[in-house]
Amino acid sequence: KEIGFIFDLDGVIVDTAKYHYLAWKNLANSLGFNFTEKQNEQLKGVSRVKSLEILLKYGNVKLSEEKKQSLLLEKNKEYLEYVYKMTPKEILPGVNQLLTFLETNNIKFALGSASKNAPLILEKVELYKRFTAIVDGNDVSKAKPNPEVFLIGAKKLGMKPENCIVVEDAIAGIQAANAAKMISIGIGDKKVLSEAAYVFKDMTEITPDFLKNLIN
Ligand code: B16
Ligand code: MG
Repeated sequence: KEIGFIFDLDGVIVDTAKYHYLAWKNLANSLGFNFTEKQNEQLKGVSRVKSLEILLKYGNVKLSEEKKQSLLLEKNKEYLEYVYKMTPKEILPGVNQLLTFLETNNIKFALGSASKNAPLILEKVELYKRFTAIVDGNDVSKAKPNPEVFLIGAKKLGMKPENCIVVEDAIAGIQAANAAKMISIGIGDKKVLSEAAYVFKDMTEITPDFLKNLIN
């Protein structure tokens, strides 16, 4: 049967979470409170606007809509400074091997990311052209765990949702994949991603044998 893959970006293809964290932390500090790496876990896979809401709750800070908009711009400006410096060296281990396997076997793949910066990041790490379709934060109105981002991805690949395999590092992303009736592969901690159909510590653990079983 014909199948397609849909990849999340941050935490699966590259580790941009560390740059998001630096930018959010600076923002929190400028507002007079601290923001820990543990708290940052709650922002993974979450949209930019929602991330700010969560952050402000941690700091017990209430701001006007106008101020929030300017903080979002400021945060993204700092984040982009890190993104502009990215190179293909930042592609996570196992990613290139997996993409090459899919290409060799004529299996199409798309990106399904919450990030509005996803196309730029893929360009910076020189992966943009390898994706058949890209769905990012600019294309969706409902954030993960809503399945919208992955359903658009399936459509762009010309695949039925049940023939799509999603690779995700965030709980909300796994829930979105399951809600779309796709096969979910979690990258990270088995206990955290317990809702996923399969979980691997990192992308290097996804073997050709596993893939062959999955696609046949
Ligand atoms: P941006 P993903 C997500 O990417 C990140 O995990 C999340 O931390 C971030 O807030 C979100 O993108 C929006 O990113 O500010 O660049 O639009 O994991 O869905 O690839
Ligand atoms: Mg992610």
